[in-house]
Amino acid sequence: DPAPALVPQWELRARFAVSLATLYGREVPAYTTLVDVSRAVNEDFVAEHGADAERLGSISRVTAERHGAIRVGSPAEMAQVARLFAGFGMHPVGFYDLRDASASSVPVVSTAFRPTDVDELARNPFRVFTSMLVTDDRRFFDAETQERLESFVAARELFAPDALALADLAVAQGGLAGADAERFLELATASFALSTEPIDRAWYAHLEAISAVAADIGGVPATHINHLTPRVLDIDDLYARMSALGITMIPEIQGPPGWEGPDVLLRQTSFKALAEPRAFREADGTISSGELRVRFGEVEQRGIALTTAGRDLYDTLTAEVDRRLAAAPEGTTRVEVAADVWREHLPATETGLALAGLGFFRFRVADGGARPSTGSGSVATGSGSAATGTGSVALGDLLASGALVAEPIVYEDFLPRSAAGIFQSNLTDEGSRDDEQLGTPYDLERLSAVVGIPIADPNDLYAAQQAASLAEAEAALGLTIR
Ligand code: OOG
Ligand code: NI
Repeated sequence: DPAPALVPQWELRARFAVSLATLYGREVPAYTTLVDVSRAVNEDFVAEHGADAERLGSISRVTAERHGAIRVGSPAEMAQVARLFAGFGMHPVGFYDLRDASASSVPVVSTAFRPTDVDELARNPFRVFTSMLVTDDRRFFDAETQERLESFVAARELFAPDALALADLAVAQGGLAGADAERFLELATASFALSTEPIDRAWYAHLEAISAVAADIGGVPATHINHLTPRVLDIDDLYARMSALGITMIPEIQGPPGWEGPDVLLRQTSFKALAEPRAFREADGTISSGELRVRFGEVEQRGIALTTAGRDLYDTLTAEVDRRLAAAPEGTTRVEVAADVWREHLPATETGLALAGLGFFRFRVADGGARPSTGSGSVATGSGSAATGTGSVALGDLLASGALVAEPIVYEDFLPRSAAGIFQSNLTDEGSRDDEQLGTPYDLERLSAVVGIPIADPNDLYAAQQAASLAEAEAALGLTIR
């Protein structure tokens, strides 16, 4: 008998995203409003801009696209998350240190689990920003709190052993048979539901005084989705529509400003965390009901991935915006200042970004494109479309003549400053931090050791895509592109 057909990992991932969205929509009804408004924004954008609207992602991908955020309490839990998400074809990419990126107390380091393959991203790009509490960071936790935190976290079980075993099986087989797939999805989704188990009031309050994020992680018996984020093609429009519905958004859109030039990296905004009923265990052992505000709604618009040079420029411009904003007259917004700075320093077109080496692009030989002429000598004219030429041609000439077409590579990752801004804007209390103490050092390598597999550097992934497209174009044209 033939083996039963397996549900491939990409389909598990797509179904996981839908299943989490259903759960979260039930738990946080405002999320459903956000998704509805996002869909309307995207439909109107496509109606207005035609084919151009889908330059940074097909409407079907963008409509289905989500990222989630979760928070865990220890290296052991982080390693389990990695195992679980591997089952869905989601791998760790990028290192983010939120401890220094925020003025408030956010004692976590993070990575994002996502598909890394171009085809896998196209099938379903679901990603989860995952933060780990750094319990031994003395700037936040004294020895006693650290010890109590670590034993509290060690005593809980976030993921059913069966969920982890099924994840391993999905990796080994490249998918799961029908019944296994159902069970895997059910268990994995349930891991991220808001727990109804009572929260120890005094312990939660102790942590909350240090950091609301620490309390949300180490003060409760389970993990949960912190937010799920739909993607829109026009975040300014989304912001205006949500505000018109009376939903209070955070004061600004994080990341690059909206302007007439190419969209780069990532723009994000959110609505404030909403009060949710939770059960508490009081000091005398009685159970009371209370509420917590930790879960919120976020939305994002994705732009072109920047090269290292582009990213350095972005950081310089961001600092320049800060400087000018500090000196600007009262009432000037960050976005206004940023748009000016952008116009002064960033190329106004995609081709400009590509030629300046600031953005990542996939280069494709134009369909039926004209044979290019080389700057150095002549192109040997062979027969047929696979004609082999000699010499080298400048990328700019190939783009100008239309022989090559540049397609933007979309930024699939996150921005530490925006992430810190999102964390921070949803904290009601600054928390406390003792900067006289030494922090625990963390970087991509050290977090990789925790996760148990190497965390990919996002830049390497984009650079490899661009390089592969150039190599393919060179082979097709029989030229060296310089
Ligand atoms: C994660 C915040 C970061 C983003 O989109 O930048 C994030 C969190 O609040 O747990 O999700
Ligand atoms: Ni987020």
